[in-house]
Amino acid sequence: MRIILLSILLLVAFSAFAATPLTFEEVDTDGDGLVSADEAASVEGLDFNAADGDNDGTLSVDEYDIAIETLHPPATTLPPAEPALIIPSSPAAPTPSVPPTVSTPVPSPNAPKP
Ligand SMILES: [Ca+2]
Ligand SMILES: [Ca+2]
Repeated sequence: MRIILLSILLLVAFSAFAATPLTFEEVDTDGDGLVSADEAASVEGLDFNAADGDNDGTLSVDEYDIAIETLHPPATTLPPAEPALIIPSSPAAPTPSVPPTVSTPVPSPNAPKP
């Protein structure tokens, strides 16, 4: 049973290694609900002392989540969508709001100038 659990943990940890940061459960290897300095050492780039906000020598779920968010800002994987939406369409494209049959009064070139 323990071996199966370990294999699953390893598999999850391995597949998650490339793209996403380790979850609290993955780092808390002894399952005591806290991440010790030793457990935190498995998280690349994690500054344990900076993450341990209340200086009790362990990381709570909240402290861990804050530290991971600092390490891996959630927006980095998504490309910004806004700029693509405000790119103006080409001037030659017809505007759907204006029907093509509308005749706007155009001043005749022969009209007398003031
Ligand atoms: Ca632990
Ligand atoms: Ca703490």
